[in-house]
Amino acid sequence: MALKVYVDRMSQPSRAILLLCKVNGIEFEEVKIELAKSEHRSSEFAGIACIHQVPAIVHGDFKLFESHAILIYVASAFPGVADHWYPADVQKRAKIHSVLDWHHSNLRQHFLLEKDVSFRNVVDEEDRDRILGPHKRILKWIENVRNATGPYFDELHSILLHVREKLKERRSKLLPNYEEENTKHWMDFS
Ligand SMILES: N[C@@H](CCC(=O)N[C@@H](CS)C(=O)NCC(=O)O)C(=O)O
Repeated sequence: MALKVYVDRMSQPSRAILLLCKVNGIEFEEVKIELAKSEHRSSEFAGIACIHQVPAIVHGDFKLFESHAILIYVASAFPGVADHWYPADVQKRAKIHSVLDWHHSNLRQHFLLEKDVSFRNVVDEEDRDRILGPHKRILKWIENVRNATGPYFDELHSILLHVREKLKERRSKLLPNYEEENTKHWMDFS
């Protein structure tokens, strides 16, 4: 039964689904829903995810949205997924649910506009240092995920490197002397 994954790689929960599938060698079709083009607002996509948000999946007749529900479904429905991703042991499993709930209600919530931690981590060095710098455990957690997911983490985040260049370009157009000014400030305080 073919698995279709509806995602925008700019979206953190979308990348989480792609990462789980890729790391576990699950065959799937990636269907791109470009948020920037409002493709998630189409009536066609509403038939898959009535909340008009990515990610979503279709597996045969079964449709599902909400990334954590999708992660659990994928880890349970595909036999090749190693136990540590979603352990059979109920207590280990409960710990996973606890972290998933914490992720939604704390990490994504409290970073507000900066809610996509992995986005900030990759896109803007200054933002990363300002926002994530004091949170050593979060930085360590990102690094652990990166190490545990082999080359796929970097592959899926490469889209953000492109955004980083675009943002730099836009910033230097808005503030032509930005780099110079920045250096001046640095020198003033040194
Ligand atoms: N709780 C949802 C959040 C999904 C979500 O926030 N998706 C965003 C992209 S990261 C989206 O599709 N936003 C479009 C919109 O809300 O209009 C999940 O974990 O799947």
